[in-house]
Amino acid sequence: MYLIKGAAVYAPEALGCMDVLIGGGKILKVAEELPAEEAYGVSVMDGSGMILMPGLIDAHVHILGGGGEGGARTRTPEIMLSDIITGGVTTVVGCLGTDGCTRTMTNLLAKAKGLEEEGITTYVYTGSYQVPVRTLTGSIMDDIILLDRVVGTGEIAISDHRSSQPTKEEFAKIVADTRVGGILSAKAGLVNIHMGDGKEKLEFLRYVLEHTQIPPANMLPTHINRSITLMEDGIDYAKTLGGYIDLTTSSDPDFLEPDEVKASTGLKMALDAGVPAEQVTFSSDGQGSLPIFALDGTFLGLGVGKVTSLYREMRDAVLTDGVPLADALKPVTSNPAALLKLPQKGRITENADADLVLADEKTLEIDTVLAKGRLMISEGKVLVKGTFE
Ligand code: FWO
Ligand code: ZN
Repeated sequence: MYLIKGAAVYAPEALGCMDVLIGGGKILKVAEELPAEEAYGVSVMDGSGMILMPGLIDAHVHILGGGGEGGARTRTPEIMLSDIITGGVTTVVGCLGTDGCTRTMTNLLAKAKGLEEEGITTYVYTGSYQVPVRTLTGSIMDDIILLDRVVGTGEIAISDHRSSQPTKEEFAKIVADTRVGGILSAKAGLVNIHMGDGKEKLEFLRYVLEHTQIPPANMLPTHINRSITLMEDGIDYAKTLGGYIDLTTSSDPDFLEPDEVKASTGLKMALDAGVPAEQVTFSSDGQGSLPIFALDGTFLGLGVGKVTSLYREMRDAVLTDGVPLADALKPVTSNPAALLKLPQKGRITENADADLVLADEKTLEIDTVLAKGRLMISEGKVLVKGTFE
């Protein structure tokens, strides 16, 4: 049991200075004042001068590693536990990307299980870039209904030279099967959609919303900030059709591609354009490759995404772009939790999982991370490492 006293609590809404009692992996009580002496066997943490926020949710992580677009030597490294928790992330959704051949669903499920055993909460999407979707059971619906950790499908590539060039009808069927799989298993049924640099942009998603009864919450287009034109299309899609947009945080702020939009800047742009804060999410593309191709498609080189960029972009949105903390937290806490239909995640409220981050209220430097009530990082030091760390 831990009693965190006197932190400024962002649930993510600002609750003010509160005491938070956790035990058994759950948030037990949130109140103005909780006397420590009455709570048996509790460890008291001094939260004064700190901000307490929900553990971050990263809904797009290549936990196996991804890449390979420059040949086998460019297959990126598998993730380790501390790559995740040092960024205040306590829940991840694992995915496959370009390479759905040497990266498999069996491997993805095993890695997700491993990370869960090491202390965080994990889910996965079935499939990879490719269409037809390479599932475990042979069917999207069966994968979602029968495999507990499978919450949707992705990352399905469209408008990209590396996609399978699916038709909009094929795309609509993938969303339909994913939605029904989610309905029949009380799960999100979310399609994580990889947006490339193609000129079609969000055309396929508009097609689904205009020609079927499928609602926007079953589709999450990511990499929306990869170009200013796609960013603008995403803002229009969110404002006119109530769609959700996901901004990728992994990029080197010093080496942004010519028309790439930094995620923190993209959030500010969206909010200033009138997109409701609830419709924007961030994800890191951690351990995914960040390949650069010439206009003629020649591979030029690649970097590797980092889960820690998720926290960095939230922090930059506050400290650099002037976004209020509660609005900068939504894209990495309550918004992904809502889209992923994880009511026990992404909020500081009674009965929620005790996934919590304490950070310095001025610098937003992470001090403490708790995952399912377990102390993972304290005073900036990693206490719980991955098996092979
Ligand atoms: C993005 C994952 C991309 C992998 O377009 O989609 O390649 O399979 O590991 N990464 N292909 C990166 C941009 C958004 C910068 C992926 C990658
Ligand atoms: Zn992608």
